[in-house]
Amino acid sequence: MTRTPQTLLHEILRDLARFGADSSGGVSRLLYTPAWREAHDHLAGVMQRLGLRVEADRVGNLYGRLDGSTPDAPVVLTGSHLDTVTRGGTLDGAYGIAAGIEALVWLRDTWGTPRRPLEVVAFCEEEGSRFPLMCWGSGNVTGMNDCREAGRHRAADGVTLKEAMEAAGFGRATQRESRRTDLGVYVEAHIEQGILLERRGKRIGIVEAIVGQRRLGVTVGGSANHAGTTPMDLRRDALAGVAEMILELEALAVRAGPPLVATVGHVEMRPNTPNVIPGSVMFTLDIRHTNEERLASFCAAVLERFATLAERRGLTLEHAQRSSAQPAPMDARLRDALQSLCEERGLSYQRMVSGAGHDAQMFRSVCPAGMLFVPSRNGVSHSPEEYSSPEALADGLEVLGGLLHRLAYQGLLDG
Ligand code: HGY
Ligand code: MN
Ligand code: MN
Repeated sequence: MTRTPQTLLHEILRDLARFGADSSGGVSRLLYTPAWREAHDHLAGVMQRLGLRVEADRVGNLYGRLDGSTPDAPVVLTGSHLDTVTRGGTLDGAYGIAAGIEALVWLRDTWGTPRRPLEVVAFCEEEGSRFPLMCWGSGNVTGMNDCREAGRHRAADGVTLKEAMEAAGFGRATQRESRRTDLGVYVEAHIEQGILLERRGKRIGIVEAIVGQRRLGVTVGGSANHAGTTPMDLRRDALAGVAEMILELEALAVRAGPPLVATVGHVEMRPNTPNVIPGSVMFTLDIRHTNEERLASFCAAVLERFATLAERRGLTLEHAQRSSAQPAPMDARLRDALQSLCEERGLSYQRMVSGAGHDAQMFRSVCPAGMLFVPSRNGVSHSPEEYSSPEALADGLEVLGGLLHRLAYQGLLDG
């Protein structure tokens, strides 16, 4: 298979980077914000001009479609997410969308009409950066999330997901249902967001499995009081308690060993005033493991430990799980196909687990899913420093195009 020209890929990435570009040199394209909506509309125009059949669903997932000669055959779907983290990079999510669009155009122009319908999707949200849940887009497609629950989720600024969705022009009963039951396979190209491929000098990552995640909100209550007149032994300092909990979390995670990781990424304290003892602190927990049982038991052990620490300090403790994703093995036939595509092209590869969550894991109970990575420079991601070389991006596009060809034209996984 000859290399695709990759021009389209770089044009789409360059244009998408404009939407949400901020002074840090990074991109903040949070779900249903004006920057997100402009990117959505831009992509719809790009796909329309390229001759794909474009349609958005009720939550804002955007599809570009090539009809197949067997119209009711299960759809071959590729793509990734359009949203970013706050001050994120230009490739996380965007790469899978841009590579998917170029791959569909190249396949149509080279091989004509596919046997199976071929679609590329820009999922509206995966990160969970604005609202406390992840994979809102792919979760609505696979039934893991439900548009009708949007009123239950609230951003830090108090706006509900429902209000934001409707303000962005979505969430209407007249719009296409997000849930899909016509999908045959999902394949995602993504940057690795880690340093393994670069360290091992490999050009393609073949994802074996994606870690499971638990995301929780924890609130610790003490009593706000005067910083000058309250003796140390009479305080109920919520922040001092949380500081002890965070160090305890770190010690427990180090003791549990890889692949378990635990992170406190967001903290809010009240009244957040220099001369007042913190009365309450809310913080998030992001805990991940490839094994569902180990993940669940670690979360239980951490919350038990927090309760002991809170009691000792006379603090209150509340916690709620905000979202979770189970560990997801990728389909073995797709992993093997990715390997043979790499070998045919002389591309070095590494089979590996993904420590990052991805839309592909939402398909675990819907259809076979496969994922490939390209190296991230210095393993950096979720940062303006996020970068992968044009050669790396082209390698991933080449392999993605090859796999989609096998799936949509040659009947890999048929029957
Ligand atoms: O957090 C993650 O693993 C992904 O980048 N959303
Ligand atoms: Mn991503
Ligand atoms: Mn991400």
